[in-house]
Amino acid sequence: MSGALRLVLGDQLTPHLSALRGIDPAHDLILMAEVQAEATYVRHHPKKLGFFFAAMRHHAEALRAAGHRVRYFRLDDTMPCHSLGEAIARTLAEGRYGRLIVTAPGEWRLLAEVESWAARFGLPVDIRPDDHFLCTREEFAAWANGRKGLRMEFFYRDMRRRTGLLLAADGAPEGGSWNYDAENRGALPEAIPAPGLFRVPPDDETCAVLALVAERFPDHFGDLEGFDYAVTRSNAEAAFEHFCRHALPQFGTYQDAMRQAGGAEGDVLFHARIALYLNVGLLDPLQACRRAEAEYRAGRVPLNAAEGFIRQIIGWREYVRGIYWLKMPDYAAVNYFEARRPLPDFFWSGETDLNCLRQVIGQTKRTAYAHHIQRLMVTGNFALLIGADPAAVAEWYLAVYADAVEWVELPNVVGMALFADGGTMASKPYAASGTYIDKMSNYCRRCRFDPAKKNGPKACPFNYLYWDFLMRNREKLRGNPRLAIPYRTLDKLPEARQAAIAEDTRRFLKTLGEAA
Ligand code: DLZ
Ligand code: SF4
Repeated sequence: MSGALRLVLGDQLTPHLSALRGIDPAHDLILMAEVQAEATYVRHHPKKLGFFFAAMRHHAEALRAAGHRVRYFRLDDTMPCHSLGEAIARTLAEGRYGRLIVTAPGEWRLLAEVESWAARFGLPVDIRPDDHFLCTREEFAAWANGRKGLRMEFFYRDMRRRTGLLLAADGAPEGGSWNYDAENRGALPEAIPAPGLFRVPPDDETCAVLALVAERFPDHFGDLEGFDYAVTRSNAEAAFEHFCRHALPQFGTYQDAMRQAGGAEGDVLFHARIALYLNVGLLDPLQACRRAEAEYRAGRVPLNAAEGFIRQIIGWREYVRGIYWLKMPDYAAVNYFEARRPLPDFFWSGETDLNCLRQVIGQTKRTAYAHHIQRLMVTGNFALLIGADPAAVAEWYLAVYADAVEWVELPNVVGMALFADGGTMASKPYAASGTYIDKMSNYCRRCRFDPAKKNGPKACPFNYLYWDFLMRNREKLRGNPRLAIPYRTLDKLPEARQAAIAEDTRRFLKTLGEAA
């Protein structure tokens, strides 16, 4: 009897993967492959590459230790594979298999390729659902069907009911409210100590991967030094445990705060930095939520922290994935504002006088990580205000963050940060002036611009860019009820002030290397 060939992709590193269900260890073969095509279709950050390959190698070892046969192609083999298709073709040439079993990939591009394999390889391909999400594609589509507008909040309430997370005995939300978002926006007291990250020094296999990445991908944006990510399930669990014990109690209150600090990693404050572990399968989302809930029930963390954490995972994370599959492939090309500006060069160098951007891009370059408000309200907000091309911005985010897989990155960038879908994801653009950044961070205190100045060479560019964005897109945004107040303010601005805003914007955009 010929066995089955079972493919495990780089972000499918969980023993309970649907592709492995019913496996016959005596006859079936698991295939994993480090391939050039996946490493370069965007120029991933070297730390991201190091993380994926090291986690893949450790997972292959764990599968072997559990008694499975694994064919593993490495990029430093004498004959490495260029693509996943080539890895399958070569494995099929090495032995006979009756069928290929795959868990549906998280990216549309790759799913389309997998769907072509039955014809290409002349054998049945069993594409199984990715059940490491709590809401299936079909369930999300059914939820979305017939709704006038999709809003995360209503989806999230359904997910709370479905999972039973943070529900009181009568089925009402714990504490009386579904959402404690208003208690997630605390401004940070200057001297409050943060617990620091859980660091894992690279073991021998990881060091070998890092040397390979340094040699093969020397021109990708980002530093390899200081690699401290977990690459095994047990270390990812230890990192999460560290977060639960030391950071979760304050996570709720200071979730949106940002702080400039001396260390190479910037200051991650009370964030977990676990998205990369969740997204490749080293941590289980529901288990993580249950753990956060248990901390609340034990009286060790406040409700706004447990709820804020759980909302990110069963709310936002599942919601963006639902939107991705609902809207692809068209979603990759949306451009509501017809924004065409190339991404400024400093997104790749970090060399800019705008201190908030310098800090966030610099931290991203060093660590392949920034937290949600750094991504949304600093780099994302800036890209929105200058009218940067959504596809270029999306490519940047996909390349530079270790946790970025397209299903999560694309809706967050084009839908949430850039409003390029015209309002499918968010009810209004997350545009903000320097006042917001000044309130939520200490970046402005070390900036050559002044967040209190509205116009002129010393003024914070976010200030005039914000108003110019509203003026430029008046036709598309004027009718949005959530923008009624800023438009009323804008209408009252004297003409001379409006002209100064337009002039400052024109002058600033010229410094980005493009005509305004
Ligand atoms: C992101 C990534 C990278 C860098 N390398 C590989 C690889 O060599 N082999 C592999 O199987 N997967 C890799 N991945 C993940 C895929 O590109 C892709 O993002 C996900 O499988 C989509 O769900
Ligand atoms: Fe950023 Fe403006 Fe603050 Fe400078 S003043 S850090 S540019 S928000």
